[in-house]
Amino acid sequence: PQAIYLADYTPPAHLVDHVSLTFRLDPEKTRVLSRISFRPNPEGPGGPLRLDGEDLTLISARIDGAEVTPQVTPRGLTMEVPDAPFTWEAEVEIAPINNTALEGLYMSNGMYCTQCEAEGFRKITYYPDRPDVMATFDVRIESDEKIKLSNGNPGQSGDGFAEWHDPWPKPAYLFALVAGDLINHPDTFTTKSGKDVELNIWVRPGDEHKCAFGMEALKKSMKWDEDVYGREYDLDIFNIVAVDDFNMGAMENKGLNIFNSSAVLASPETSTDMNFERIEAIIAHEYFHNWTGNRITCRDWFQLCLKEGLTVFRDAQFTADMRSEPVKRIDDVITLRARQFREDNGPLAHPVRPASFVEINNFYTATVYEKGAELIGMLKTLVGDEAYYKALDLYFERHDGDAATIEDWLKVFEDTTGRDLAQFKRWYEDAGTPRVAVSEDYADGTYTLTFEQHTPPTPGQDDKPPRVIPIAVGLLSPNGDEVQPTKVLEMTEARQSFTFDNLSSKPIPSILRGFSAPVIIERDTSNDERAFLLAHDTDPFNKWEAGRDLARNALVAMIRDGAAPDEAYIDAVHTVARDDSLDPAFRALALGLPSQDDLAQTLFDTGTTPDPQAIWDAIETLRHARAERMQDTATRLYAQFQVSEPYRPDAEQSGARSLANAALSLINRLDGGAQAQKQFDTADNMTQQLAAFSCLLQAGKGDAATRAFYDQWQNDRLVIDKWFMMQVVHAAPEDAAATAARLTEHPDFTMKNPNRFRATLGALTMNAAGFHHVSGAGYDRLADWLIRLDPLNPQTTARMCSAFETWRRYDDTRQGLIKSQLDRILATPNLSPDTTEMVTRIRG
Ligand code: HT7
Ligand code: ZN
Repeated sequence: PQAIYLADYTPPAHLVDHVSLTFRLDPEKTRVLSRISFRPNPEGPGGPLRLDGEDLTLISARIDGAEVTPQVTPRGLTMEVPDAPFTWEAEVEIAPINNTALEGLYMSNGMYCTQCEAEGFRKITYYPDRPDVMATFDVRIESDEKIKLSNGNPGQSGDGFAEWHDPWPKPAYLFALVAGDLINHPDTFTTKSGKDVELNIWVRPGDEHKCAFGMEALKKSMKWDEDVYGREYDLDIFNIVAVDDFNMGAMENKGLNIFNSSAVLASPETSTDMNFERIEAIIAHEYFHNWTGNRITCRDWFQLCLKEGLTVFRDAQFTADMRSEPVKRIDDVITLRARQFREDNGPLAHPVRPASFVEINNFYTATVYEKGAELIGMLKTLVGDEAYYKALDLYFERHDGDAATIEDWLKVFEDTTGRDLAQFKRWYEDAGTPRVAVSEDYADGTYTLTFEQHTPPTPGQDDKPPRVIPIAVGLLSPNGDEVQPTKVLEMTEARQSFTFDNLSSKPIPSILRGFSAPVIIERDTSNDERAFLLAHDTDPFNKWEAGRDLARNALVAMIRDGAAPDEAYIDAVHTVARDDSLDPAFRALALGLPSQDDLAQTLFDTGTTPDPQAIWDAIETLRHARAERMQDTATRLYAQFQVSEPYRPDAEQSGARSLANAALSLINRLDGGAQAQKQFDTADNMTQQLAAFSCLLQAGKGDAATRAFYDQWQNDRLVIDKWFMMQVVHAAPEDAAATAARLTEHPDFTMKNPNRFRATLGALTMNAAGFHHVSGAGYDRLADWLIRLDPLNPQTTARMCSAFETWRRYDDTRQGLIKSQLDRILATPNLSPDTTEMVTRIRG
C-alpha cells in the first residue's frame, strides 16, 4: 500500500449537488441504487470522473440516462464524462452478512447498520468518498424490517419502505442507515428558538430499561451547547441507535448517531459509575460533532484533529461543568500520559496533524484526539476566554457548510485577536512531547524561574524548533500561603527566564498548574517540597501531581535500589485521605498509584531497563505497607462513605463510592477478602459489585464470586464483557496468558464482537506484568489472536498492535521475543494493509 501526503492535496475534479439512494435490503444480496448529480469543480484539476468503490458488484451504470461501461478496478472506477453537469445512476450489489470488518453496511445481531467514517461509504456504492465532497441526500429503504432509519428528517413511509431527507450538505462519511427490530425510548427537546425536536434512543428489545440515562445526557448536551457555544440543533429529529458489534465507541452520523451499546446502555445494576460518566461524555461528544465535524467538516483526513481535537475539548468542558472540574482534569491527564505520551515517545509518534499516512483508520489516535484537545486548551489559555468564544463564533459564521483546514481554524483566532499563530502551528506539525527543564534563583526579593525546552527526535523529525508554551505558575511562601496566584507565563524561546519581585523569602513554585501544556517538566524537586505542595498547593491538579510524584519516587527507589516503602510518602497520602475538607473523589485519586507502564517508562528514561515483574512486586509491597499503616483510616472511610440513598450516578455519590472502594482495597490487603465478600454478596449496583469482585480476585479468593457473577449475569452481554476482563486483568503475572487463553475457549467468547475480543485479549495487554511475563506467553497469545482476527476485522486488529509499541524499552530477551512475534505477524499471508502498516512502524 502507498502512503498519501498532505502536500499532495488536490481538490476533487467533480462536485456533487445531490444524492438519491435506494436500498433493497437483503443479508446476502442488498441492492443499492444511486442517482447522483455531479458538476465539474471549477477549482478542480479536470479529467475523468473517478469514483471510489470496494467490494461492490456493479450491476449497471448510466450517465444522463444512457447505459455506460466504466473502467472498474478493485479500488473504484473511472469514466470519461461531459464537461458539464450530469446525472450518474448506478446499481450495485453488496452482501452485508459477510461484512465482518464492520465498515460499510453490515449486520449485527440480525440488524442492518453502517459505519462510514473514514472510508466506509465506498463499500456501499461508487462515490467520491472524500470529506470535501458535500451533498444533500435522500434515502429510500425498502425492507420488511420493522424500523428503517437514515440521516435527516423522515419523509414518507409505508408498507415495506421508509424515506429520509437530509437537507444539510454532508460528506459521505456521515451517511448512516439502520434497519431492524428495534424499540425506542422517546423524548423531546425544545431548542432555544422554540423548535421541538423528537429524540429517540433505539435499542434491541430487552434493552429498553437501559436508555433513560443516555436520554438525559443527550438533553443536557443539547442545552449545554446552546448555553456555552450558542449552537442549536438543526433537524426535526435526533436518533441514537445502540449496536453490539462496533469497532469504536460511537459515530456522529448526521441526525442518526450510532453507538457501541457499551457507550449508551446503562442501568445501576449493570453499569459502574465510570461507565455512566463515559456514556455521558460520549453522548455529548457525538452530539457536539453536529457543529464541530458535521456543519463544519474536514477538507481531508489530515485535518482530522480539526473536528476531533475540538470536540474532545468541548466534551471535556461539558463533563467538567456537569461534574467536578479538577477531577475531570486529573483523569484526563492520567489518560493523556498513559496513551498519548506513550505514543509520542515511541515508533508510532506522529504530529497532531500528520503529513502522511497509509491507512487513515490507523490515525484515530490519542495524539489526534487527546493531544489535539490539549492544543485547543492551550489556545484558549493563550488568548483568554473572551477571545476564545469570539473566535469560535467567527469560526461557525465563516465556515458553516465548509470542509475546513487547520489553517482556517488558526486564521479565525488570528483575525479575532491580532496574534500571529505561526509558532503555535508547530504544535500541529511537530510530533513529540516537549521536555521543559526548570531552574530557579532567588536574590534580594526577586525570584527567577528559567525554562529550557527541547523536544526529542521522533520518526522522520529530528530537529524541532521551540514552541510557544503556556506555563501556569503560582508561588507559595514557606508557611503555605499563596504569594503569587496563578499566572500564565508565555514561553516562546528555547531558553527563557521570568522574574517575580518583592518576595520576602524564597518561594516554593507550583509549576504547570492545571497541566497548562502537554509537556514534561524536568526539575530536581525534593520529596519535602512535594509533600509541602501536596499539603498546601491551592491548585488541585498540582496538589494531586505532588502526591503522584512522591509515590513514583517511592516505587522507583524500591525497584532500583531495593529501598523500603517510603514512610514519608505514606504519611503524606494518609493525611490527604483523612482530610475531610477535601472532595472524596480527589482523595480517592490521591490514593491511586502510577501504573506499571508509567513506572516502566520512568525507569527507562532514567537509565534503568524496566523489569515488569519487579515493578509489579514493588507496587504490591507498597500497597501492603500503605494498608498496614492506614488500617484505622481505611475502616473509618469505608464506613463513612457508604451511600445509603438510592443510587445516583452523579459526581457526589460516585465520589463517595470511589473513596469507600479505595478504602475497601486497603482493607482487602489485610482481611483476606472478608469485607469484599460481604460487599459482593449485598451489592445492589455494579460499582459496588465490581469493586468487590476485583478485590476478591486480587486476594486470590475469587473462585466462588467468578461463578456467582457469571450465573447472575450470563444473559447480559455487557456485564459478561466485564466478567472476561476482570479475570484477565487481575490474574497473577504468571497466569495471565493462560487465563486469557482459557477464556478464549469459553462458549461466550467470540472474536466477531470487538467488545468481547478487547475484554479478553485487550485485558491481557492491560495486565502489564502478565503480558510482559518473561516466558513470552503473553506476546505469543496476543499475536496468535491478532493473526486470527486480521482477516475478519483489520481495523480492530491494527489498533490492538499498539500493545507492542513500547518493546524497545525492555531487556534483550523480551525484545527478542516481541520482535519474533512482530515478524510472525508480518509474515502472515494476506495480512491487511492496516495491520501491515502498524506492525511495520512499530518494528521500525
Ligand atoms: N468520528 C468517529 C470516529 C470513527 C469511528 C467510529 C466508530 C467506528 C469506526 C470509526 N472510525 C472512525 C467517532 C468519534 O470520534 O466521535
Ligand atoms: Zn469524535
